[in-house]
Amino acid sequence: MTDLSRSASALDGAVTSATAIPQLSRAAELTLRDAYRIQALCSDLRVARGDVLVGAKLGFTSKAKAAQMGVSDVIVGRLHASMAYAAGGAVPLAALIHPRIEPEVAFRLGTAVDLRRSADPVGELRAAVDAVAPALEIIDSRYLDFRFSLADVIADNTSAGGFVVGGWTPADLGSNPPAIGGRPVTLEIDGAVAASGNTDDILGDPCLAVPVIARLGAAQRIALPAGAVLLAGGATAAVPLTPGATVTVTITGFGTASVTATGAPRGGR
Ligand code: OOG
Ligand code: MG
Repeated sequence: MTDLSRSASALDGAVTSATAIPQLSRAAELTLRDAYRIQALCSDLRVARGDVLVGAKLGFTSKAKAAQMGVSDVIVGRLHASMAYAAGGAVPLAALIHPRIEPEVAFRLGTAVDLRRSADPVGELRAAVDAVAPALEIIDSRYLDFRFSLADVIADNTSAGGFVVGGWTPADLGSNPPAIGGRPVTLEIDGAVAASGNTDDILGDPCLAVPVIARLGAAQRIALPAGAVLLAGGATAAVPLTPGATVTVTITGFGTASVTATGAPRGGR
């Protein structure tokens, strides 16, 4: 087993046992390149268990998120079918360590885009987007204390733990760009506002998430299927997802998405 596959297996074990591990960068220097290799190996381990890649996400696209975690570079991660939860449904916390939740904007691909082979990743991904929706992301760092370096969090698939997508609004980024920019965003927990921001807090314009995913996803050789979900990044800082909480994202003019946390997390430090 190489060092990279050993690290991937440690992170995968943290996922399957819902038990936090020490940051990889504590044990040895970790380059961003090797961190992305570990992320890809972790994805392979999920796929070997029958999971399916269903999308991609960005991390640290808003100042609020970057400041909360002390990290400033935009990073890309992978979404799998096992992470998808139905809007209005439940997220069982037992499989999670110390989950947090954050409001996001989601884009949907009408056609598959294989970023490993595309001659024009930005053009192809923009052309493939057919809808936009409010979304929630559940993040769950596999590291102790929810603390990490940039390389650590890349290796840990950008803390991806789950996602929930509300109703889709048809959109065409070319001829008929969706008016998703400049919209107030709120995150409510049991009816009380826990965080608020604006869709433009994401890269200055949430639609810019699509070309950024195209570039980072091409570098990481990600193949996106038809129907894939792209998450633009949290518009506000994330908040803890606690037992019994019903969490709702509202993007003014675009709708809402809710989810209820059931059971209790394994806990972490
Ligand atoms: C990393 C995930 C960042 C976002 O939307 O910025 C992210 C973390 O905060 O643990 O998903
Ligand atoms: Mg996020």
